[in-house]
Parts: sequence; C-alpha cells; structure tokens
Amino acid sequence: MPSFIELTLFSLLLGFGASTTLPLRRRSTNATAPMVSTEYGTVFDVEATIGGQTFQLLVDSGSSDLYVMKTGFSCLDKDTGLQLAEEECGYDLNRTYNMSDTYKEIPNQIFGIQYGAGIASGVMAYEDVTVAGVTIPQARIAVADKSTPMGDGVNSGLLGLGYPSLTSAHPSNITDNTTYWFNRLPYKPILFEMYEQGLIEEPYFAHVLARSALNESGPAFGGYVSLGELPPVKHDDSWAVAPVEIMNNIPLNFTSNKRTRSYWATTLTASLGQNATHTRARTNSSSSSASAPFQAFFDSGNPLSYIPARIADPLNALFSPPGIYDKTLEAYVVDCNAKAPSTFSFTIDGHVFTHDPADLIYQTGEDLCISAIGNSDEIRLMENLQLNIIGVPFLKSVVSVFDIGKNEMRFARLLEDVSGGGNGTANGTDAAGGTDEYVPGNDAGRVSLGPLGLIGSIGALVFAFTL
Ligand SMILES: *[C@@H]1O[C@H](CO)[C@@H](O)[C@H](O)[C@H]1NC(C)=O
Ligand SMILES: *[C@@H]1O[C@H](CO)[C@@H](O)[C@H](O)[C@H]1NC(C)=O
Ligand SMILES: *[C@@H]1O[C@H](CO)[C@@H](O)[C@H](O)[C@H]1NC(C)=O
Ligand SMILES: *[C@@H]1O[C@H](CO)[C@@H](O)[C@H](O)[C@H]1NC(C)=O
Ligand SMILES: *[C@@H]1O[C@H](CO)[C@@H](O)[C@H](O)[C@H]1NC(C)=O
Ligand SMILES: *[C@@H]1O[C@H](CO)[C@@H](O)[C@H](O)[C@H]1NC(C)=O
Ligand SMILES: *[C@@H]1O[C@H](CO)[C@@H](O)[C@H](O)[C@H]1NC(C)=O
Ligand SMILES: *[C@@H]1O[C@H](CO)[C@@H](O)[C@H](O)[C@H]1NC(C)=O
Ligand SMILES: *[C@@H]1O[C@H](CO)[C@@H](O)[C@H](O)[C@H]1NC(C)=O
Ligand SMILES: *[C@@H]1O[C@H](CO)[C@@H](O)[C@H](O)[C@H]1NC(C)=O
Ligand SMILES: CC(=O)N[C@H]1CO[C@H](CO)[C@@H](O)[C@@H]1O
Repeated sequence: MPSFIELTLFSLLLGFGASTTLPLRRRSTNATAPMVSTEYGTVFDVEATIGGQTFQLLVDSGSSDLYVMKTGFSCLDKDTGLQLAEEECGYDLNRTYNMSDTYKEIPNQIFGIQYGAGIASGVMAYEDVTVAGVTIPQARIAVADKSTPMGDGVNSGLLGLGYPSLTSAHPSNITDNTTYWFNRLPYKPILFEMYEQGLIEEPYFAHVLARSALNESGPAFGGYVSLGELPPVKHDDSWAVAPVEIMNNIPLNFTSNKRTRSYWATTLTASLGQNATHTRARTNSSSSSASAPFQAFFDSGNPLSYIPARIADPLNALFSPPGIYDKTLEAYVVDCNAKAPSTFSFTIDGHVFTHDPADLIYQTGEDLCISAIGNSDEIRLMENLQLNIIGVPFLKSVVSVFDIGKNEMRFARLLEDVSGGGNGTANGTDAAGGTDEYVPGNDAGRVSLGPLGLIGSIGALVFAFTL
C-alpha cells in the first residue's frame, strides 16, 4: 500500500487541467492535493505542512480559519465543559503542533470558534503553511489548546475556506466561550492571502469529493482539492454559475455589523423528480410549493444537506422503505438497504444536477443509517436562525469551484468516477491515510463536523450505541 506521501507525489505528477495563462509569480508545482475521507465517506481531510510539521486538516468550505491542535491540548466536554482524556477529542495525537522557529504569536488576540459540533480555542499566530504544494510564509493561523471532540481519528485541525467575515480571532479580553460567533477581528483567510500574494494562479479553490462504499468507514481516498486550478477529473464543459449571495437572515453582529458575504450561499430550487406528487408525503408536497427557490450555502464540512421540510419530507418518503424522522437524532432514519430515490435534483443557473442515490444514505455506524438529506425547518441555530445547507451528498456528484475574485461558484457534472484507482494515484479506496492503526468505529471523536455540526447529537447517540 503506497504511503500517503507517495500518493501525494503521484497525484502531483498526474495533475492537469490548469489554465494556460501564467501569472507573474508562477509556482513550480501543481496546486492539487488528494484528500482522505473518513467517517463513512462524510469527512474530507487534506495534508498541510505547518512550521515544518505535517498534519491532516478537515477541508471545510463552511468556515474560514485554519486551526491546528497544539501538543498537550485540553479536551473538554461540549455540554459540561469538564476535562476529558485527550483521545476523546478524536484528533491524531501523533500529529499535534509543536512551536517551531517560524512560529510567532499574535499579541492582544485570541482564537475562539464555535461550530454546531463544538468549540475550539487558543491563540492566533503567524506560521509558514503549505497546502497542496502552495507555501505561504507567515500565514495567520490559529493554534488551539482547547477543543471539544471534533476529530475524525485522522485530522488534527481544520482548513476553513469561507469568507473573511467568518474568521474567529477576537480581542484578548473575550473570555466568554459562548460568544465566539460575535466580537470578531476579521482577517484574510489563507486562500485570500495566497491569491493576493500571487501564489495561486486563479482566485478560487475547487474540489471533487470521492464516493466510497456505504460500509467503508475509512480512511479512504477522498478526491482532490485544488488551489487556483481544477482537479484532475473529467467533467462536463457546461458550468452552472451561481453568484455568492449575502445571507440577510444572519444576525448583523455575526458578521461584525456588516452586511457582507460569509458562507458560500446562493439561491436554488430542488425537485423530487416527475413522480414526486404521487408519494406518501406527510406534508404539503404540491409541486408548486416544493419547487419554490430557497437560499442555501455549500459546505464541504457537512456530512448532510439540510433543506426545507416541504422538500425534505416528501423526498425522504420516497425512500423504499420510507425514511422516518427522528426528533432526537434530528435526522430521517432509513434502512441501510433502502432504495434511495434516483430523481432528486437541484437546479442551479438552469442546470439540473441529479443526486446519485448512492450519496443519499449515510451509514453513521454499525446498524444505523440515516438519510443524507435533513430537514432545516427542524433545526435552529442561535435564537431563531434557519439555515439551508448543501453538504457532502450533493458535492460528490460535481466539480465545485469557489471563486473569491468573481464572488461566484461554478458547478459541472462529473464524467467519470473520482477514484484514486486511476493512473498514477493509488488503487481503490483504502490507499490514503497512512494511519494503519486507525480502528474504524473505535474513535471516540465520532462527531459531526462542519461549521454547524448539526448532527452532533447523532454522533453522541451512535457512540452510545456502539458501546
Ligand atoms: C491494485 O489493483 C490491482 C488490480 O486490481 C492489484 O493487482 C494490485 O495488487 C493493487 N495494488 C494495490 C497497492 O492495492
Ligand atoms: C467554556 O467556559 C466555561 C466557563 O469558563 C468552562 O468551564 C468550559 O470548560 C469552557 N469550554 C470550552 C470548550 O472551552
Ligand atoms: C504514534 O506513533 C507511534 C510511533 O511511531 C506509533 O507506535 C503509534 O502507533 C502511533 N499512534 C497513532 C495513534 O497513530
Ligand atoms: C510534537 O511533539 C510530540 C512530543 O512532544 C510528538 O509526539 C509529536 O509527534 C510532535 N508533532 C509533530 C507534528 O511532529
Ligand atoms: C474589551 O476591550 C474593549 C476595548 O477596550 C472594550 O470595548 C470591550 O468592552 C471589552 N470587552 C469585554 C468583554 O471586556
Ligand atoms: C461491505 O459491503 C460489501 C457488499 O456490499 C461486502 O462485500 C463487504 O464485505 C462489506 N465490507 C465490510 C467491511 O463490511
Ligand atoms: C447579536 O444580535 C442579536 C440580535 O440580532 C442579539 O440577540 C444578540 O444578543 C447579539 N449578540 C451579541 C453577543 O451581541
Ligand atoms: C414515474 O411514473 C411512471 C408512470 O407511472 C413510471 O413508469 C416511472 O417509472 C416513474 N418514474 C420514477 C422515477 O419513479
Ligand atoms: C400547499 O401548497 C400550496 C402551494 O403553495 C398552497 O396553496 C396550499 O395552501 C398548501 N396547503 C397546505 C395544507 O399547506
Ligand atoms: C494508465 O496509463 C497507461 C499509459 O498511459 C495505460 O496503459 C493504462 O491503461 C492506464 N491505466 C489506467 C488504470 O487508467
Ligand atoms: C497543470 C500543471 O501544472 N501540471 C504540472 C504538474 O506537475 C508536473 C510535474 O512537475 C508537470 O509535468 C505538469 O505539467
């Protein structure tokens, strides 16, 4: 089995698809890196070098900080705040950050981030960072010395690829860890800095997320993330172009009292397919209601998509046998052998993207499967904020481009499976990762991830289950 490093080199050699225009300061290598998928194909990590040390970081388009866990960090319970064993946090304890010669702490600031799945906090610092072969000297990063369980057994931090308004530096007199969504000192995230410094060719990142078998817990080959170029995978030449919208439903103080772009949001429509109205839908599923547009944001860090009940309910009723909503899990439970509908699509810029049924069932752990499409009406963030999120189940069927120059997203259908088994990379689904010791289903940090981590409660329950 090739090591992860070999895999990276192979894929660098493989890479093609960048545009032919050359910027002033062209890099010498490709800016594409393979990802590792974990947690049954729902979490995607990429290798990064920070201060000369290598880590796996969760690739999260739904947040904007790069954080890495520091050696000796405290793992704290999300609900009680009580100290847990470090292992409980699920991070790779062999790969936690040690201060290097290039580390420089930023004074008078702290790092504090709140995801739905938990909290991480620590300091802000300058460090040399390399992602996908692109090195940015003295980048602004977060070094966390506290976290609630958010690791996947492979990563030891996260790479946020959202807008500056979501960054999580704060004045150092902020001590209340329930206010990390506010009181921000916004800064330019890694990708923005890379573009501004001429380190990447075009002002965007792109990804393809690899599909793995329902029962493949991982680590497995997870696809590619590319900086300023397209990932090496065949795709349709016809791109759907979606403007990045400001989310007016987010409280103004969430984005430092400015109406500005934050998440990768746009407005789209969903369709259940032609026969949708003949189903056992439990709510109003008249096609006119179901097809009304809604605003949602794209989030590689969310294992599920969360869409309005008027679509989620009838859609989950189309599973055979039908999915049943479980209020405790905040998810539709489905039979692991259920037949998922094949006609569920999103329409973006007039392009219809149909979900692969294989992406609609998520095996959360032994003997419990849930629908990958959740119900955003049932979930509230902060006081009364409803958010629609397009997560991993959609992103597996497209090449996605997130453009900070044009403030738009572009999506194209895949014309081939994204597998590491092609030429140059590695065979099949178990080639990446490099952590043979990883025991599937045995990581205490079995939690949902992403900015909101809306299925955090599932993680807890599944863990209890497997005990
Ligand atoms: C890759 O697949 C080929 C053919 O299926 C097999 O012979 C070979 O052993 C595999 N290599 C690895 C590293 O799994
Ligand atoms: C949050 O703050 C409380 C009170 O200071 C503390 O007990 C708890 O451990 C903190 N939790 C985290 C995750 O930092
Ligand atoms: C950490 O590294 C040591 C030494 O290389 C190894 O024995 C151990 O299994 C590793 N642990 C994990 C969790 O990877
Ligand atoms: C940081 O140092 C600890 C020992 O203090 C070691 O276990 C760990 O592997 C080091 N981290 C990295 C990324 O090398
Ligand atoms: C932190 O300091 C700033 C500037 O002095 C002040 O405006 C703010 O109220 C302080 N916040 C807290 C929570 O003490
Ligand atoms: C996964 O499922 C396939 C059939 O769908 C089966 O052949 C394989 O043994 C299963 N693997 C595990 C680890 O359960
Ligand atoms: C943010 O604004 C909301 C109202 O939009 C308010 O309820 C909340 O208390 C504010 N939070 C902070 C920390 O200022
Ligand atoms: C839709 O209904 C038609 C006629 O009832 C049937 O032939 C077709 O298979 C159905 N399509 C789907 C996707 O269920
Ligand atoms: C169902 O949706 C239609 C179209 O939006 C609406 O006219 C009708 O009142 C709704 N019915 C119920 C019971 O909500
Ligand atoms: C890889 O490329 C070589 C030479 O271009 C070709 O012969 C081989 O069939 C390819 N293998 C795969 C798995 O695409
Ligand atoms: C698109 C691109 O830059 N491809 C290059 C990736 O790296 C290899 C090896 O350096 C080059 O041969 C490719 O041209």
